[in-house]
Amino acid sequence: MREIVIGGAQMGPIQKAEPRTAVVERMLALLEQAVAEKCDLVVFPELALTTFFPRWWMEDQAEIDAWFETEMPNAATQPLFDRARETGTAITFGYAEKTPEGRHFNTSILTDKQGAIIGKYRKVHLPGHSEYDTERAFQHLEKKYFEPGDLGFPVWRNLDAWMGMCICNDRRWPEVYREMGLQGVELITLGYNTPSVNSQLSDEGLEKRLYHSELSMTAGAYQNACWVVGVAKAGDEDGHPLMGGSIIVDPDGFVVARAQTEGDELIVHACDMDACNFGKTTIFDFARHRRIEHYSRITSQ
Ligand code: CDT
Repeated sequence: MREIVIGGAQMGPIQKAEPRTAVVERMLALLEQAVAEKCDLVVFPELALTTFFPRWWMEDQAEIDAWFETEMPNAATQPLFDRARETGTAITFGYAEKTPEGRHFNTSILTDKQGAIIGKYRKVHLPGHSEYDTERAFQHLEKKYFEPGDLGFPVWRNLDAWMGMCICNDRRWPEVYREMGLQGVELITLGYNTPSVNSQLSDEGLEKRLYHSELSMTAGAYQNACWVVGVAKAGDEDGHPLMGGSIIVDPDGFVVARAQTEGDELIVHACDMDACNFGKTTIFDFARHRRIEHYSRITSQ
């Protein structure tokens, strides 16, 4: 048995005016809770350090860049890395990354139990639009503020398991799970900021949006015989509601832990990585059963 106790650290809303230092205090409180519950790994959401700023139209590059981190760890996040190292807890969280070359990505990092960053992922599927859209109830400008990730979908050996990451909208694409599944992934972690309402379909209810989120993650887990941990930033950010629905999904596709609120809330499950073995060696033994001669359209169009 290769057990990893995983904490899904859902975060409640972060207002536009809330400084990173205050957000990191909240993350530290969730980390302490996770340590008390003997977690080995704590998963925080996408863009965990700030409000979901892509909802705001900005033209001034300095104003845009203020939402981005130029190094990680940095002064604001160092206390989180320090406490994670002291407690021997691996962490993963998302942030807006500006590289030394001035490139902008929606990024997640993964640490080992010593607090060293051992993995970085840059979001590939950027939803929304790049121009101001007068038809929408609110903006979703990820295509304006970020470029698509350039690192693919790597997996890393951590805590004696194969781990991979994706971010928010990525969770809706089967290719994402399969790319990592083909590398033997046993645990996929992801964070999300998903508006509670559809900006282009006013009558789409929260129930349907939660269902589609869960459907994507449970299917990805089952079809690749891996654990999936999806963690929301939720609640009302300056009048803009984000949905909760953070879950831990086992390799059979069953939800084994689920957040009840739209606030800061830790969900915990002891995840046995060996539970992936059965699916990976039977129905989803890719080497034996896939028929790639029929899949060429997937990468050619
Ligand atoms: N952050 C993120 O990727 N959110 C999207 C919303 C899509 S609506 C433009 C999601 O798929 O949850």
